[in-house]
Amino acid sequence: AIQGFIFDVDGVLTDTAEYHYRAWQRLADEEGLPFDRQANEALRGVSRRESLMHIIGIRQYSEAQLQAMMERKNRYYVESIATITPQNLFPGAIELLTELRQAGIKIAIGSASKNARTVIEKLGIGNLVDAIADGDSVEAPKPAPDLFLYAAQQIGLEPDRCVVVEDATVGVRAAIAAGMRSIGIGPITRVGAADIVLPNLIGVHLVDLQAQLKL
Ligand code: B16
Ligand code: MG
Repeated sequence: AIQGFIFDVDGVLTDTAEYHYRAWQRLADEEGLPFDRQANEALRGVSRRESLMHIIGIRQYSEAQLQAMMERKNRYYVESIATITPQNLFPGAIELLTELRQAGIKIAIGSASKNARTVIEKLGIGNLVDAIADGDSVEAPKPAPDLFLYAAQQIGLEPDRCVVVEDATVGVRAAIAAGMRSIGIGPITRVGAADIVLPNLIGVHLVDLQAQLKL
């Protein structure tokens, strides 16, 4: 049976993927770097540094300049998450988390973001979560399996007993690399490699997932 769930944060539990996008767009505009919503697709779930490298393309910057730009983007992002409240949870999220908890399933967070803990607290779901693996937990970013393996370890479970919920292509790849089942939230073009693909978390129930995953 499924013993644990590992939830990505940005784009799965709340719409911070949009805030990340806007912060990068602002930085890119200020730097005169070409960037738009379409280009942002490649950044979904990708770490802060890798995202920046993607945006600057072939332009050359010193390490100090890169650091300064990452800090600036993060400042814009942190400003935008200041107003997050439990109202910002995606529809269906609280229902699913509550159901899983009542069923005795362990719940971990597996987010690439160094701001994940703040977001979880602002969303008011800290009490529903057993462990948080975030951007400070491991070195290798998604699609490496490290973050999800770390999360499973934190809740004391074997990878094959865990289900990852992800909205990013790199996240689904990380789940597969970790030997975990996965639920992709979003379009097939993005998360089609997941075991189950759903548009959102509305009306999602553990029994149905168990049946579909044969776990
Ligand atoms: P930060 P997730 C990821 O979070 C975001 O999807 C991605 O856009 C962001 O660049 C990354 O976290 C790092 O975030 O700059 O706050 O450390 O989707 O894995 O929850
Ligand atoms: Mg995400």
